[in-house]
Amino acid sequence: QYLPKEASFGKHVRWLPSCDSTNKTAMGLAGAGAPHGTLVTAWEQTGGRGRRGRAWFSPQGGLWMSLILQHPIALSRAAELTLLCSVAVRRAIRATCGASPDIKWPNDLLMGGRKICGILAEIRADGETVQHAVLGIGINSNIPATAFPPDLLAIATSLAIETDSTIHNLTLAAAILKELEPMYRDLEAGGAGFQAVAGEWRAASATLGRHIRVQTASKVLEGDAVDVDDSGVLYLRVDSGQVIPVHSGDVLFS
Ligand code: BT5
Repeated sequence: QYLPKEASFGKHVRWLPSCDSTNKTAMGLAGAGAPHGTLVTAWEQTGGRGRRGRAWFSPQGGLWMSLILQHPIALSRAAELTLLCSVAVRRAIRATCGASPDIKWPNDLLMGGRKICGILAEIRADGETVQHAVLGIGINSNIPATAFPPDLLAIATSLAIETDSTIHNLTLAAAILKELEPMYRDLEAGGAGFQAVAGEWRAASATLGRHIRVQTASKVLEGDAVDVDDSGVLYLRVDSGQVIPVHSGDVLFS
């Protein structure tokens, strides 16, 4: 399949047999001027990272990839990166694996309520502009149930388990990049960004319409998840009837 001449996502690929974290490697390369769209991927990560310093289990068989973004975007739009990425990954999984995961705000894809993908966007900002960013995507593709630690198996699953088939990691990665590139171009140009795919996001959301608890940096909020706005802020109707914005946090279903 040919891409337009100006396409840059995946034009340069850094394949690593093993590394601590593809995000960490990619942030270093981004700072050193690696070309926009460079992809860093590894067979396994020994120190895969999630948000807030959490660990990401990354054995061989999964798809662990980090995309370097060098074209600046406004800092006010950085939160859209994760949401756009979740829509792109969901589309790619549907197209290449025939599975339809749910999206859990802000950065998870789930199947049967269990996590198959996590997204970690890291940015380096200068004032109100994101100078470069790394979009880290971890997909449990070919990970058998026996490979998961038991405590993780309670909350995680893999595409291989759910579809009872082997996943072609390369095809999946290429499909993600193909979906993501036009989305990023639009964001870069100051276009609609998340708003353009918000309907698709809502239809796939495992969060909206549910009574949830959200762990924020300072407290746990509880209420009905009513909507997300165009910049990805989640709105929660708490018991008093007040609707409050949640900018970041972990959703705990209740
Ligand atoms: C995330 O964090 O979900 C972001 C994960 C991003 C991983 C990719 S892999 C490529 C790139 N390089 C990196 O170093 N990272 C990125 P968070 O929402 O904080 O979720 C972390 C939590 O998910 C952990 O505390 C575990 O409970 C759970 N978890 C860990 N490994 C998992 C796995 N393989 N599958 C499902 N859940 C997992």
